[in-house]
Amino acid sequence: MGDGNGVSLLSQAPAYASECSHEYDGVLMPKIMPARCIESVRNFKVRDDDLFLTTYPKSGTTWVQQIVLLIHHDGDKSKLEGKHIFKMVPFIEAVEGMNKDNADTARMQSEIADEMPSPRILKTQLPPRWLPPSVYDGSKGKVIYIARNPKDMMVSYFHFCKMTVNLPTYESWDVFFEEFMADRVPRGSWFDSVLYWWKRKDDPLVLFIKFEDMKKDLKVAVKQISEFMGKSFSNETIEGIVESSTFDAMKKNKNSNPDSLPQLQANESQKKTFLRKGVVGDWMNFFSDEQNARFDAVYKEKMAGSGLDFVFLQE
Ligand code: PPS
Repeated sequence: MGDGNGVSLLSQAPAYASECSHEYDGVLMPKIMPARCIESVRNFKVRDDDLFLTTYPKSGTTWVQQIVLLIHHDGDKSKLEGKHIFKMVPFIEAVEGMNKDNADTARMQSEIADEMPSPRILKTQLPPRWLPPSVYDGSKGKVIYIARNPKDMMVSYFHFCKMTVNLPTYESWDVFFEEFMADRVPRGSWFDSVLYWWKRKDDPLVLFIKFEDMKKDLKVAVKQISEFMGKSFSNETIEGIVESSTFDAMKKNKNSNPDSLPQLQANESQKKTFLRKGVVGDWMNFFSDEQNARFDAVYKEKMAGSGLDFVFLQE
């Protein structure tokens, strides 16, 4: 539990966190991802040709979801019309509809995935140790892992928490920062997630990509993802996929902009902006010098010897 001393995370988190969260195996989780769903993922029947999009939250999941779906349909945009991309890719640890008020009874998205024809594209943001054993040990299923520099991820997460009723609305950036540093924000440790997948970066079933590299050269990223998915396209097709996957294109498209989804009809007072800024370096507008120094010290310690580094400012 929580701090390892038998004190629950929820009792230490701000009181409002309990309205939308529960605690599972030492991690705060949103109620829309109840224990029965988390456990169904452990027992999920993985198929050889499954492709898992895996991230820590706010690291580019939706972006890669759009790209992967376009690649899956050989760049044919018309195949993505009429249905939101969130409905084409089951979020296997969540309930259907992502409504916390009926999360105890709603259908599990892992059940929807069970009924899908192959090849399946699936999404998960679970801590690696909770994944189906064959995905965790690398024996079955391909994985695309998207990593984002943690400072921008935190700022994005803070805003997203304000936007959806499915996450605690932290009253200020400073409160969110402290909760994050204490490992008390929903979904567990960013370091555990990134470092686990980084260790597996050379596994032929794993593609590890960084948000900042996608920002720098989206065309290279699209080619890399296509190759990983076993597809080879003309330059024209690649450029078409890039064009439909830019921040502006995704924001304009109601089928890729998540703001239209009911689960994001959140706090009425908050303007909906899932596709908020999509940039590298926005953390500079939020981290105080003191917070930055504290974060850097933890980052240095936890990342030491990993060989993994991030770009924190747009090059
Ligand atoms: S979630 O809720 O965990 O699934 O969020 P996720 O999709 O992982 O991350 C959301 C952030 O990714 C940004 N995003 C993009 N940036 C650049 N280009 C494109 N096309 C794009 N699509 C999504 C999105 O804006 C969120 O980041 P912030 O910093 O909040 O803008």
